[in-house]
Amino acid sequence: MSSTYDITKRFPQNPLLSPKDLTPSIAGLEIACLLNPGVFRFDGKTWLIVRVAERPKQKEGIISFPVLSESGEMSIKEIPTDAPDLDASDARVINYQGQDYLTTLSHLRLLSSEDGINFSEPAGYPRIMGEGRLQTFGVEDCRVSEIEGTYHLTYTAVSENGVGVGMRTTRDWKTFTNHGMIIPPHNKDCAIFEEKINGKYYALHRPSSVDLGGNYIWLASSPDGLHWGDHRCLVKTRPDSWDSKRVGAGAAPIKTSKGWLEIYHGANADHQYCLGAVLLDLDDPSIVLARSENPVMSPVAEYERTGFFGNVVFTNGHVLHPDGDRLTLYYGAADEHVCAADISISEILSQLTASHA
Ligand code: MAN
Repeated sequence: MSSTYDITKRFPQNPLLSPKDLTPSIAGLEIACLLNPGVFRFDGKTWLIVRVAERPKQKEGIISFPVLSESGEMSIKEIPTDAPDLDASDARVINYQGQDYLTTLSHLRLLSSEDGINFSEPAGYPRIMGEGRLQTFGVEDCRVSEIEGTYHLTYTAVSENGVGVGMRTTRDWKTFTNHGMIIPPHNKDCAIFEEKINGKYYALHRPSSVDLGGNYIWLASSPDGLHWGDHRCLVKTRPDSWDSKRVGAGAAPIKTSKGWLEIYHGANADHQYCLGAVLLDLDDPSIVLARSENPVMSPVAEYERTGFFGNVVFTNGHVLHPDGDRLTLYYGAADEHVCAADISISEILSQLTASHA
């Protein structure tokens, strides 16, 4: 059963960015998907740190994709589509001879805009590529949290060793400190709160378990933003719901008078990805106060229903406007384009139902 619940106002300019709008990182590759941007304000502008997913132009009968070596050299892996030990039923990930590979290699790229609609790549800012043996299949879906002038980039770090959370920090977007992997596999969707609570850093994250447990949103705290502990399981999937199979945090939670408001993604068994909301206690974010019964956004527009991986809206970045109510969500549509939509914080809050947990 697919959801059509939606209280957003999509930008008429959508999609704001498509693969054709940027140039590939090297000759011989093409951009297959431009998606899931982290969002931040810097230098008076709105910035996206967008996931650029690349692969060679596909030839008949062969699946080909780039991988990095530990020292950062790229090579192309080619697998015949009729190989007996190949499972290519998912456009995003394949299994070949018992090993998982991604069909694209992602890096992160910076784009800026004066109006939040027209984005372009400014000169002089680096691209963030996978580095080292834990990022040989790339870096993805970056959240940006600004804490006391330092931007914390938390992103998915992928390699044959698994999917974990990598972090780099910067103050100027030109020089970065690489903190390596801060949460080990299998984990992704990590968003750090933008202020400390009672002297501690807090983060949402999403471990996955194949057997016991599931794809649930967890909370962790840290004395320094690097070392995470006191893990709590916070938001679970709900049977027979739009978020029955997986849930994961979006960007850093928004501080409201009612609590920390988190926009999260949920997927059902048919891989339809919608957005919902959850409200956490201001003083103790391990307390879930309320949650949306229905999605606040569903993939209903044509550019969300069809594409590289259809029926997906996925957000990991937003801008809160000065009125404190209008929130512009930047989001990946069908894993292929970057789009934007406005949503009202008070309207979201009015749709939440109190938690009985
Ligand atoms: C899932 C999807 C892909 C992503 C991999 C690794 O399969 O979200 O888009 O590349 O996980 O993170």
